[in-house]
Amino acid sequence: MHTRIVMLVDLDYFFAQCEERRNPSIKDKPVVVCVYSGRTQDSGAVSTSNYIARQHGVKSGIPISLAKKRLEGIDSVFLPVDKPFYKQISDSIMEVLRSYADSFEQVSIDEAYLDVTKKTRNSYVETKRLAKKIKTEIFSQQQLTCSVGVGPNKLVAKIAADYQKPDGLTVVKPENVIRFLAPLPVRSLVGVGKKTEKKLETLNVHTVAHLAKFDVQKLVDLFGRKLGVYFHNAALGLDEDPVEERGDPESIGRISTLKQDTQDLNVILDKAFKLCDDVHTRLLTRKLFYRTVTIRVVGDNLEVHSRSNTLENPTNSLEIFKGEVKQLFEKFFEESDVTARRVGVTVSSFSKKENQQKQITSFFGGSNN
Ligand code: TTP
Ligand code: MG
Repeated sequence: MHTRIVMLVDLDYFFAQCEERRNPSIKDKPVVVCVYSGRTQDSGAVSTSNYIARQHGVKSGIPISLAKKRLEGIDSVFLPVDKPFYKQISDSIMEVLRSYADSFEQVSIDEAYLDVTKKTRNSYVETKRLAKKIKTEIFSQQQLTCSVGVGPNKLVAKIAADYQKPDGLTVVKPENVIRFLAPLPVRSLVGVGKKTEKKLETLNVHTVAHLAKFDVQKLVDLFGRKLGVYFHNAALGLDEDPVEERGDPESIGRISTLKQDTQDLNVILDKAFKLCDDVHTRLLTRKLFYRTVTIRVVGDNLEVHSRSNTLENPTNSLEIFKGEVKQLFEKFFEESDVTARRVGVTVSSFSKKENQQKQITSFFGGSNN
């Protein structure tokens, strides 16, 4: 496999950080985001917590009652999860991340892999610069910090992202992979859970370095062919899993910052049409047809505006896409006085096939359902 540069972006204490952003006055206290089961007042589990709460042993998965006990006498904030709010923030961040990747794979609401090999011309120096740019952009747009890991594959990128948190950036070049992984506990490897860890402990395998030296045949005997070989390769920092989109997206979009803030429609359309080309390519590779076209304008005060139009029939035409985008922007700037800082285009309401219905009925001049 050709050499790659992969980045993992993981938002820090995500749900709790969103709550801090919504209400900055809670920032200096322990913040605990909870899934209340509703049985009794305190039944349920902790979804996540900020780093101050974590210092008191309050973390994802523990019962709310235990969290309260650990924070007894400390001025702290308990809040219910508000998924739609976090999802909205996540969506706009993911859109930004996607725009920087050759290929993109979102793995959870707050985590995504970016293959940036081509975008950075296979340069780690460029990648580090890009990672810093991404961190700055997420912070200025959403006031959130994240931790980024960079490496030659997903496995290393993930461990690198976990290495320094919160607000971390860890770059592991190929020549440093073995040295970087060596002292880490086997648990750091994706796929090594509590059970595997216990089993390996009995064999005196505690660190990744121990695992790398351990006879691969013995690992196969213990864990089966697939897992045994996986553990062996993982310990050597080898992983060929490609970065690729999961499932069918609900929308495909791109947003980009203008060279300078403007109200000039020509400048805006020029930028928007370039974004259309990009979105269209992604649409074709995924063999999707859209019905809805959305434009977005981020004003110079960072307020976000959007306008949509839904077509009667699905299409994958670039021409129709650009036509709709042009109309939407024209109308938007006729009606509003916003000075644009960033503009974006998105298509959604997907189907797998172009709807032939319309052409057939209009051809015969009648209706046939
Ligand atoms: P994580 O990225 O695992 O955790 P985090 O973002 O809160 O903290 P970190 O700084 O270590 O990255 O999970 C992302 C979100 O998923 C988290 O904010 C809340 C939710 N979540 C749960 O609801 N339950 C869980 O057990 C975990 C682990 C996460
Ligand atoms: Mg996270």
